[in-house]
Amino acid sequence: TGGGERKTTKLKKMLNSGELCFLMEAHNGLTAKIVEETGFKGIWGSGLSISAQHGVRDSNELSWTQVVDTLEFMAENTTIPILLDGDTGFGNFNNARRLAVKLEERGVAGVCIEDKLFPKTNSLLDARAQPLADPEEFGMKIKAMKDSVKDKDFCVVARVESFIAGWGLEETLKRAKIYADYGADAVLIHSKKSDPSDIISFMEKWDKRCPVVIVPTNYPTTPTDDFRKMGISTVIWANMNVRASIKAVQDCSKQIFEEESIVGVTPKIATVKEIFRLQDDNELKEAEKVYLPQT
Ligand code: SPV
Ligand code: MG
Repeated sequence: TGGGERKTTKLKKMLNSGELCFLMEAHNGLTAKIVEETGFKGIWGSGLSISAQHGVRDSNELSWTQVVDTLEFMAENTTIPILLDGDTGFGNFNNARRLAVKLEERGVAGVCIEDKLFPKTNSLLDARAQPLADPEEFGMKIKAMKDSVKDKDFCVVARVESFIAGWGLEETLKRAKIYADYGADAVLIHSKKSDPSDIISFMEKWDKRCPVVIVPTNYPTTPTDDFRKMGISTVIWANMNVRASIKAVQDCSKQIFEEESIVGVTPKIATVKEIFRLQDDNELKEAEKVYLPQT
């Protein structure tokens, strides 16, 4: 994809490329930048991770403007597209379309909304009731979001939670079709089984009216090539970086606490220079030469 191409267009093309693509989780400006530097072509703005990095639950405890503010830092630090996990859209069609418009203004390429009820709970929480939205109303919510954004490549991904909520293939297919017909750019079929049987059964029956996105957190041993062969569009690696951060911070804090010294951890962590590099401090140094009086 060309450098001048809009992020929305990049995401739209990624979803429709016919090749398996990947979205890597990030949860703030710094992690978003690192994900891009690694080589990923897109970012998943994970609701779970963004909540967790603020120390709150994935139950819509952050206000939607707090989420949008976080996304602004992520977008300004990157040139690759971000798909935000927009949960249920923070209310009905009206709240959801306002979210879409504000995300578009801040340079976010798309948003995924799930067919649950506000306030949602995380799909991977054990034995938690996951009440679903009325599918027609949810489809109309997607249409409202697509109708409201200026850039028609701004992607709205419809996340189908019927497998998560204990419904079967028939309900999932029915919902996915409705959402695609209301204009969803892709459907995300979520499953918390430890094997990919939900996804396999869906892909066997899906008439490919729009691309399919998956989140294999609970079935990580399925070879990625299997997803490719099934015709999956995009795999989301959903929460790996927040988990990496948690472990790294726990280990670092513990070692310094126990050793009452920073000598032991220093070789294992990023240098201060690396922080400055990621913050693009060089740019400021150059700008100061131009915009500050030189004495
Ligand atoms: C997230 O990353 O916030 C997701 C994926 O929604 S999951 O946590 O698997 O539901
Ligand atoms: Mg989420």
